[in-house]
Amino acid sequence: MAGKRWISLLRNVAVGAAALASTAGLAIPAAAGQPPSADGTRVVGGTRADPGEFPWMVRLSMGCGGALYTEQIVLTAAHCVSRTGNDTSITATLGVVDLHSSDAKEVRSSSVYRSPTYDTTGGDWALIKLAGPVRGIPTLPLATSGAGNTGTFTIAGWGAASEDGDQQRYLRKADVPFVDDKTCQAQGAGYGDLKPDAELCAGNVDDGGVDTCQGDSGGPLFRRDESGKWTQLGITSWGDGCARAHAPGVYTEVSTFASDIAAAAEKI
Ligand code: 4AZ
Repeated sequence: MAGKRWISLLRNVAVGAAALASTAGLAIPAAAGQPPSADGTRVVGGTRADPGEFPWMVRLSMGCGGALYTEQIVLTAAHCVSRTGNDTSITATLGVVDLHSSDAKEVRSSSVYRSPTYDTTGGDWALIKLAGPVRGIPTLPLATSGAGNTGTFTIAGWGAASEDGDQQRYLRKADVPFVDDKTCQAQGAGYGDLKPDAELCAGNVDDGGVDTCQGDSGGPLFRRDESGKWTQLGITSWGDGCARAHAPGVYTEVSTFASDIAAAAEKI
């Protein structure tokens, strides 16, 4: 518990700094370069995504990630938003890996739906309805069964490339292995509070080195299914720091909430 609260604090600092930087019109520092450094501290331990590689990736102005779920709805984390209701304060940036690109589509939010179970039984997901539909950008479908909750996943985001590091200008990506609930729960810090049906873990338990980090929250954990279609299996939620050994990333278990998300999308 204490561990998890500490992480939330870190996140809020990062989100606050990102929001401040964007309102002040300050540049978000660019990634220093390719390839990732040898010490593996660079999305932590990842590389830059290619333009168009993950077209449904969304950057949100409060300093979170998201994925385009329908042409007018972004799926993100409940902890990235404050409440359900009308909300025109969020700007979504879509269609680019470079947040400074003149090709970026910037669309305002019109309303938010925050998972009603997040504060009790878990379910760190939320929907952001955009002011209008975005045309020509593919959406990312959700896993509706738990069959894919195993193997290797891809993570992506504009969050810090090292713990407490700067938010990134260019989208970064990495692959992380699934960690089973029992192993994840045994990692100390806040991991004993893991909600096995609502959350799934991923990362290198023994060595760390590859992970999501502050500012990646709300973004997707995904892979191609058997037919080659990209599918979302998780939403970046929390962890004890970033890329530490014995501290895997924790993701909302999308298959558990896929029908709730679909129902909410109908009425938002
Ligand atoms: C965050 O604060 C955050 N290492 C996201 C992911 C992880 C930790 C923190 C997992 O957005």
